[in-house]
Amino acid sequence: MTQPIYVTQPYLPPLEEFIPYLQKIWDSKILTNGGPFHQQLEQALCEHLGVKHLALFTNGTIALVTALQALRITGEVITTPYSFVATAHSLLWNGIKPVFVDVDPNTLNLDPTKIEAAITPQTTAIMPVHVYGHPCDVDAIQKIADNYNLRVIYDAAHAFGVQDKAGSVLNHGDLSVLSFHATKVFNTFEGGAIICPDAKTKQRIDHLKNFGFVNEVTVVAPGINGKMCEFNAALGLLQLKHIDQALARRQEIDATYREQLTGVKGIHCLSQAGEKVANYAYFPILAQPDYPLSRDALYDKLKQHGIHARRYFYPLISDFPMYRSMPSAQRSNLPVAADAASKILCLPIYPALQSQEQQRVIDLIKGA
Ligand code: T4K
Repeated sequence: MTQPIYVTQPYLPPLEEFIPYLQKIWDSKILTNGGPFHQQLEQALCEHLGVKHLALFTNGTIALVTALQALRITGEVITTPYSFVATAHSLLWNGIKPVFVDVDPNTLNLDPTKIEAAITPQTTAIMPVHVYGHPCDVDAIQKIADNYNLRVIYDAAHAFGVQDKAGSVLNHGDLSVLSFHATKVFNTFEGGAIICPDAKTKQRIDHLKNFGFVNEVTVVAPGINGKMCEFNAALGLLQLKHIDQALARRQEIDATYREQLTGVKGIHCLSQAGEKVANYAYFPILAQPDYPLSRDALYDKLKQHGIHARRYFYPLISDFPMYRSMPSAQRSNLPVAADAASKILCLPIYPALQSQEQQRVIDLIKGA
């Protein structure tokens, strides 16, 4: 029987390469609270990504929640409905009201031309997402933020290693947040990070992720436990050794999809726009009305053949019960996002995907 093909599969280095790391943890008995692997990984990621300061976290969601706390964001935050629920949930967890703004039809990122109309006296920040790792229109967003004195926190969960013309995409805005979840390009099983430009902010973030402790007896804020433990940090160090190889294979898969699906009637491959260096995290296609099947029929057909493509991001965040009564969540406010959510399908892309498996996916799409 053929194995199921999932939308992604975590990259795992050879197990024997992890044993020496485990041995060190067993020998030192330092398991967490900013141990040696934690410090090494923060340093290594700053170098690898080309960023100044990076604070590791248990996962991307706690990092988002903490990023908002670090900048003392309150009131209303403008964000996108076209993302994973964690984006807006991080606002609700801070008692902040998300205000949804529609997305750009080409990139499916927050549309900067629609932001200004959503700003109110309560607006304090913008939280855009680099969806699928494609950079947002960072210059336009920053201009609006500067004009209205707003902070910008990028949900960069998908954007590990992505560079635009200015270098790492993670250097834009006030803070950026990465996810190192198992399904991501770079994974530590669970994990995440906040990227920040200055040492003072990094220090505040470090306090916040450790209950607010600054020393044994002083607590300066109602912080949380967001610390990455030594096991995950060690995994990260090992993954970094293999990341170039993993990305090269992703690039090949991306190129094959583009070559074979471009020109298939009714299938639109989302273009990589704005990246100088891409990470090939996802391969999103839109099933247009002139494709013989609806998106859901194509999704079902692939599933019947053991191919588990995913509808990231359907439903829209704004359609979930905790958001849908908000005025900004109304469909009439979000026509582009609603249209994309009804057509999107993310195809399998991960380093271990075999060429014949990918061909099976392509043939099924072509033969519809
Ligand atoms: N912001 C954005 C924009 C995000 O996309 C995310 C997370 C976050 C914030 C929050 O970051 P974290 O707190 O998660 O660090 C997945 C992930 O759980 C989630 O991390 C991710 N975004 C989201 C887009 O996708 P699911 O529910 O679709 O995952 P799941 O379990 O269905 O996995 C997808 C496929 O991956 C499976 O069909 C098989 C494969 N898989 C998955 C896991 C977990 C494996 O082969 N092994 C595994 O261990 O949410």
